[in-house]
Amino acid sequence: MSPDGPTTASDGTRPRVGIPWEERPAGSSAVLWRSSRNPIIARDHLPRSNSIFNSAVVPYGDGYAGVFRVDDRTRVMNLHAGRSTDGVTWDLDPDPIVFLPADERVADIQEQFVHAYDPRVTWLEDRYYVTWCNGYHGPTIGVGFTHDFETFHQLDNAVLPFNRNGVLFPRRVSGHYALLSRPSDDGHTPFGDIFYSESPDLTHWGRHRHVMGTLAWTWQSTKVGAGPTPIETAHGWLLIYHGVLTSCNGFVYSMGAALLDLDEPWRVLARGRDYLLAPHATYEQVGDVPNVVFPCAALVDGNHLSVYYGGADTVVCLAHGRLSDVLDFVRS
Ligand code: BMA
Repeated sequence: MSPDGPTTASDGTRPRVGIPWEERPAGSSAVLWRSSRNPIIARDHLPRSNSIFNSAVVPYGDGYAGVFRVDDRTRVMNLHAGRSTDGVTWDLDPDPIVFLPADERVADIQEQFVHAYDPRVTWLEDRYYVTWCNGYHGPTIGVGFTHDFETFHQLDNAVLPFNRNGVLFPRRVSGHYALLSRPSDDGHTPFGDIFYSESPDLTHWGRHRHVMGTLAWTWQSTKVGAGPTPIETAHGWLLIYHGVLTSCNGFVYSMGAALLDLDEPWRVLARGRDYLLAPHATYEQVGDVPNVVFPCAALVDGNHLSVYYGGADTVVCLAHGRLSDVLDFVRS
């Protein structure tokens, strides 16, 4: 791993080389289009992996690093670190991340490992924070950090169980660390709204605010949950999220986008009516859980946007779009 740390001094969002990118296919008018190289990580990429999906990528050094959801062949759900020079071809650690407790009280919550899944990675101030769905008497939001994607430290869980899809903002908002999450149950959760919480220290969280809920008779009628780290734009925080509907064959997970107020991010300024990407490709329709598009990370370089998402709870995929088109889509 390069000792250089992040590629930019301040925001960690610009790699030295351009982000993974492909132009919109000829004849397509899609706002977001799939990489021709999808799926970019196969389910059996590691010797013991059953599936690799719902994973988070950031610029790092001369290339990229990430935290990957790997379900192994015992069907234990865990997090693995990975590195890449181009953001498309990945070298993943065969062994899961071992989080060192940031203090002795954190060791209490590590006594029994249950599961770790659906990571997000956020460059915040001086390090990369990882949030994930952590098993502690049910699913809750785990928080950790790393400087080098080799040594990882764990903080206390952010919230009480049951909760999923904890995503940090990439800077303080009005002086506070800020988190989106989705309170849930300990099953497959047939409901779910996005909430905002703030913290002075990344351990104590409060002032919870409702951000947005479901919309009846649409692709997001059952539950919604934050996806990648929110992207700061002149128009507000661009939130890419998953929305779920319940069909006669079960849940269908699609990807959408909304804009949140920069200073009071629990206020929704605009919300795309249509989905940005729904499970239409075979690798999104067929897998361990059919019909899932689940975004967990986004890279931005100028007007280029590349989104990493899980396909059918089985593989890692990539989609591209222009930031300005996505903003127009949300505001139209
Ligand atoms: C959610 C999470 C995700 C998964 C999705 C579809 O509850 O478990 O990891 O992608 O269900 O199965």
